[in-house]
Amino acid sequence: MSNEKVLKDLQNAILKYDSEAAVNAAKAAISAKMDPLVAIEKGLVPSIEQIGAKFEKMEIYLPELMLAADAMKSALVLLLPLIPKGAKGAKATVVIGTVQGDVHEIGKNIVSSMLMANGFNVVDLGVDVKTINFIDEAKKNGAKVIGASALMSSTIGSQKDIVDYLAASGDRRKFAVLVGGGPTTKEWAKEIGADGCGMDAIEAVKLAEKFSKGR
Ligand code: B12
Repeated sequence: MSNEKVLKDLQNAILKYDSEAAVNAAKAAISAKMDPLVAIEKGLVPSIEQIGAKFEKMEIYLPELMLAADAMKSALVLLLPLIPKGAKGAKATVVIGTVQGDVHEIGKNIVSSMLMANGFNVVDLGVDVKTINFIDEAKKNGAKVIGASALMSSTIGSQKDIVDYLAASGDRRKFAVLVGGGPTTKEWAKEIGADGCGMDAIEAVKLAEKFSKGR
């Protein structure tokens, strides 16, 4: 099967909320030896973004949003583990999570996998992570970088809380804070005093590399 057809099948599976088709398309991508990141970023991501836009315009509702997310996750379960793990001798430890009140994890999981693939030791705290937990876990694990994902305008404020908390406790210089997720921008990162904003997993890795020896 051609790569174009595989990508089209991945895209359509999400748009049709079809988990079975998503699994089949992911298997086809694997058989075709497609780079798993290409399958994810060019196949799955554009469709879930289209779904988000339809949801915003109220052309679809929460049940459809959830079905599309399920289809996406079914394909990711197969594709994410195929992103090769980095060589031993991790570059640095990154503590990552989705901020408090936010359960969106798809982008954060892609970033985690890509960081691991690039030799980072990743401590993934999951979703709905309290500000203090990012900081406690970063200290406990000797991390140089804290990554905070937020997908909603109501939750990006928690990214600022992380920076402010570190500053108030005198620990700001110890950790680079990277932010990402749908509504975050470079301007936002600058405004809150974060060290960078990654628009995708490749940029997330570049930023983590930049700060892997500290700020
Ligand atoms: C899938 C989805 C869901 C799924 C999530 C499933 C899951 N397990 O993750 C479900 C159905 C559960 C869901 C629920 C809700 N959702 Co929703 N959801 C989406 C959707 C369609 C896609 C998100 C996604 O996965 N994108 C794909 C990934 C790959 O992109 P990404 O997350 O941006 O990540 C990339 C980059 O940003 C970056 N990155 C991400 N994190 C990080 C971190 C760091 C450190 C770095 C450097 C980089 C980085 O790299 C990633 C890889 O390329 C978006 C629409 C959109 N366009 O974002 C709405 C969206 C985020 N949801 C929205 C809403 C409103 C909700 C609900 C409140 C709906 C409701 N009424 O209940 C709930 C919220 C629940 C909660 N408390 O969190 C709104 C938010 C609006 C806003 N601006 O505030 C959006 C924007 C839809 C819309 N247009 O209205 N949602």
